[in-house]
Amino acid sequence: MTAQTQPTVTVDSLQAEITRHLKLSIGKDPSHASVYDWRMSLSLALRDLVVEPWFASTRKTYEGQHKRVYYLSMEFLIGRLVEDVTINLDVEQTAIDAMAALGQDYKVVVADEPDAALGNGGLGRLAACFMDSLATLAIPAYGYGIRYEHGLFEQHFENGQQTESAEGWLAQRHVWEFERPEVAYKIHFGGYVNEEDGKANWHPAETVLASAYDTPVIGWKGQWANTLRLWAAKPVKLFDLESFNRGDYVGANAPERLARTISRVLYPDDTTQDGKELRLKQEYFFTSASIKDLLRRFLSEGHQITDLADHVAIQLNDTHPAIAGPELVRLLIDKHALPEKDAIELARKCLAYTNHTLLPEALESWPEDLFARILPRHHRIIQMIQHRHLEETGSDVRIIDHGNVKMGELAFVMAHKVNGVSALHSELVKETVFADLNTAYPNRIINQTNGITPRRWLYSCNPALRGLINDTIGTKWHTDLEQLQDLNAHIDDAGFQEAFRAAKSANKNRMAAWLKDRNGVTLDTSAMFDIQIKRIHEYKRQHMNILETIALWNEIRDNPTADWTPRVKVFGGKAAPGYALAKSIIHLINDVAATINNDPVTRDKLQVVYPENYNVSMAEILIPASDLSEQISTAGKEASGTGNMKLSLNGSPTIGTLDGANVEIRDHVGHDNFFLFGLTAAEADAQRADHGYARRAIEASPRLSRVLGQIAAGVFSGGDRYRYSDILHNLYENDYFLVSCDFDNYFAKQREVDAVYSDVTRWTRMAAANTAGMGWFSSDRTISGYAQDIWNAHSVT
Ligand code: 26Q
Repeated sequence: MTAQTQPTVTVDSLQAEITRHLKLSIGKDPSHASVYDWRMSLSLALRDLVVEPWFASTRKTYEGQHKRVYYLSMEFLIGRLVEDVTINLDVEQTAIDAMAALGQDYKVVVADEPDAALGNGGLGRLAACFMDSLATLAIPAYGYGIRYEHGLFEQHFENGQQTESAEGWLAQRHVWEFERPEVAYKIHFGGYVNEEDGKANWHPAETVLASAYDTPVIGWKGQWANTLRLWAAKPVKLFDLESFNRGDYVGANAPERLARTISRVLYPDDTTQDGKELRLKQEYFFTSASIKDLLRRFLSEGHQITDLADHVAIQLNDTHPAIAGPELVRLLIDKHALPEKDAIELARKCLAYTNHTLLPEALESWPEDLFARILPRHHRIIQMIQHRHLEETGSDVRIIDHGNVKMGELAFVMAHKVNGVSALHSELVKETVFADLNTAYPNRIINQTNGITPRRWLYSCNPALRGLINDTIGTKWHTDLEQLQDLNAHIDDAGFQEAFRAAKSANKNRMAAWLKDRNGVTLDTSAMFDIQIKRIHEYKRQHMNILETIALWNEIRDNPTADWTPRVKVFGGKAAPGYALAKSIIHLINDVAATINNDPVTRDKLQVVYPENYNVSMAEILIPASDLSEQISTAGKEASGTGNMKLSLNGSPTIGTLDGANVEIRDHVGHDNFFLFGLTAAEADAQRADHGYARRAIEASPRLSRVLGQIAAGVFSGGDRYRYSDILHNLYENDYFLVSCDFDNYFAKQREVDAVYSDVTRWTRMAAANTAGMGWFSSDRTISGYAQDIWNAHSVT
């Protein structure tokens, strides 16, 4: 990494800059400034500090002709940026003091920023963590995505049921981005292809403009900065004056409406792909713009097109940008006159693909007729790619199969490396979805276990624990998280333990105060905070958690004077708007919460809370406050998980299955410091083959039968016996995700958790061992792996 000459930032200088921006950029007198005005001024002052390191990084990359990494992702789930920037610039205390000197509370000002929620969940947040690590490691990189006008919907609960409203982060000025009206590409759709003199000509029917917006991404200590370039769709022709002059006022606006729809809204589904035309247009829109942009940059440096792979690595975040393969091949053939074979080989050397799911319903495919209608030239190129793939490998795996264009197969064939996101998942990728392609292309599939940025997910969100770690082992862990291992020498030390508990306690109090302020709910902060936060899915089994909660409630009521370990069960997460069963699960959790929280017998022992609208900023409050992390997906279904890493790193042991990265987390923190239960992936598959397993398992479990009986009797639905018949029917008749089979084990393991938690010393030791063992899960480690094994890219030092 290179040391930049940064002007020292003092409280006085920062204060002066904030005041200057308030006056000259915002146009406000301090006596009339709102929190919003102060936030804008603070952000602009901070943004100024990012610009020099950003220019310097770009210059160095150019001068050293370094290879650049291009991370193509439909989603970047960023969250807030003010604190991120102050922390990376190492001016947190300076900013706090400067705001205080201006009579403002830094925390309040920072909390005014809306989350940039341009993602659904894990995949989008991973992209954001990767951008942080790429900048910290000083690897020249661009993130490419879509500048959605509306990010992920806002979730509300009405009578316990999820409703959605549009999110509007761009309603306020987004100060972190720089608009680049001069960087724009025409993106074409539809029309037809004809051939003249052996050359294909695409005559598109529709064209929109992709217009760039750049956000600098600053790394640790401001040593390096990369760019996140998001594309907004705009009409090529601003206004149809002819129509207007004819008196057709609606028609006059048509070009604008059409174009803007493309970058209007993030699709809120994170598994079921519904094959909607607009989604395909979004994918091609941002992918094509990104490929054209990186080619322009590459050629502007005077290179030969045939040297592309020496200078460019393109990573596809799932199949959403898989059209990058055919698009690059198209440009190489149609615009750069490369022979087909050379074009495919060159594109393949540049491209790599990350798989994030094995769920069949999530694998993207497009009806061939729809695909050919929207992208006729690409349709032909894919046929050509498929032809060569079949010829060269003798494989019978088709990209276009039974009238569908399969994006996983396309991404695989066009990539020189394909990776899964945890050790278990990568093995399953080899054995299941891509078994035949793995035979055709041996060694193409590799593993890169996910990671999380320790800057946001420990340093920034958990100042109490940060302070304790700094005091105990110094500060090297900030950029080398494996240093946390040194904590192991202290975990039996009484003083350290007490301080560790004090930090956790401070975080629980912070969360309780936040919830009180938000919902008026009072939490018992001496109780165990048991937290499950993630998208709502059957495979993640939030319903198993709430069923276990009901069973516990029953047993406390049966025996109220026993020595119960008080718990607060916390849920957070959104359901895809069209996912009926997930919405039913939310309704059930809220109904159960209403019943249990009003029961005077159990009230001081068991509480259920489900704050609305879980997002990155909420995670930053909940995760440091967690005592127990719920990672209870059906084995074989969660590709990796990253929330599991955040919670464990923040001193919250896991109760979980052998799924995704749980397996590796357990190995790193020590098997004694992880509450394991449930079927393995292989056992789960065997179980499913045993017809009628669900009903049998329910009948064999009096505890589970009782709970399901209560739900069926309307105990949690005001006597309505049909409210949850969808969930009940699913559990009895199908239960693909094996809730019935894992339930008793899960319940028993929870009682073991109770016992350990009541032994304060033992629990603290376990929690601290989790923090100490999690260093390997830094996204810096993950990115170093990609750089070495896939990109052949390097830190600029
Ligand atoms: C596809 C087609 C049409 C519409 C939407 C989609 C779509 C959108 C988002 C499909 C999938 C996603 C998101 C998937 C995702 O977040 N997967 C998670 O990725 C994490 C990072 O690797 C893993 O840790 C999680 O295990 C995995 O579930």
